[in-house]
Amino acid sequence: MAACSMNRLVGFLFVAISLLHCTSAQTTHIVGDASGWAVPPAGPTFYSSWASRQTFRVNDTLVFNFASMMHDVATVTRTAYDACDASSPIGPVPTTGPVTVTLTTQGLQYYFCSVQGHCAAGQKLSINVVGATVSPPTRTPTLPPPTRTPTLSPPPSIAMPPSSSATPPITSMSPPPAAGGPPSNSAPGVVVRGFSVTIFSVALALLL
Ligand SMILES: *[C@@H]1O[C@H](CO)[C@@H](O)[C@H](O)[C@H]1NC(C)=O
Ligand SMILES: [Cu+2]
Repeated sequence: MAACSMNRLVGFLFVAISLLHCTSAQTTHIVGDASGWAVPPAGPTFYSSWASRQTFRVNDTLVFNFASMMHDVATVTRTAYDACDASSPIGPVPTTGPVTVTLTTQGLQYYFCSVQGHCAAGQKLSINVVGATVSPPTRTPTLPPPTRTPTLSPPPSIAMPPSSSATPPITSMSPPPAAGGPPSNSAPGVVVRGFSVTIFSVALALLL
């Protein structure tokens, strides 16, 4: 009995963790990729070209990489964006890079650098934020169109991350075999992973 409960618990955890993993599929968009946030040497179409290769979804984040005080990130209206008018930004204009912006609402969003001349030289970004990640297609043939509220959405919140936000990903690597010794043909990571999968499979099988 106790063992059965334990297996059910493990199975439940497995399913729960899977669901958790699926719902946390936000994307981090590094604005301008390696070029970062700057007056684009490639010309004024650089950021629109970059944006056209991305899909921005609600809860995704933008990361503007720039040297502090050299640039800033102003969130602006369409009108201000078109005119590079920095007189009335929406919300704060952070000047300490990197700046992380969480996309909280759907629709068009406009940003530029308010340092004199930078927007006019192309340091401006407009994006279209679409809904959350679409779940796998369901087989129901008649789905009603999604209802949308036509209200004006508030600007996205701007969060300044701590300076230690750029921690490198932890990579698991097995150490190389000792020099001169026989090559080891055991891969601990693979073995452990296979073992875990087996455990989960057994747990699932017992659960179902
Ligand atoms: C965005 O994240 C918030 C908080 O985690 C969550 O409540 C909301 O459902 C998410 N929205 C979408 C569209 O994923
Ligand atoms: Cu600038």
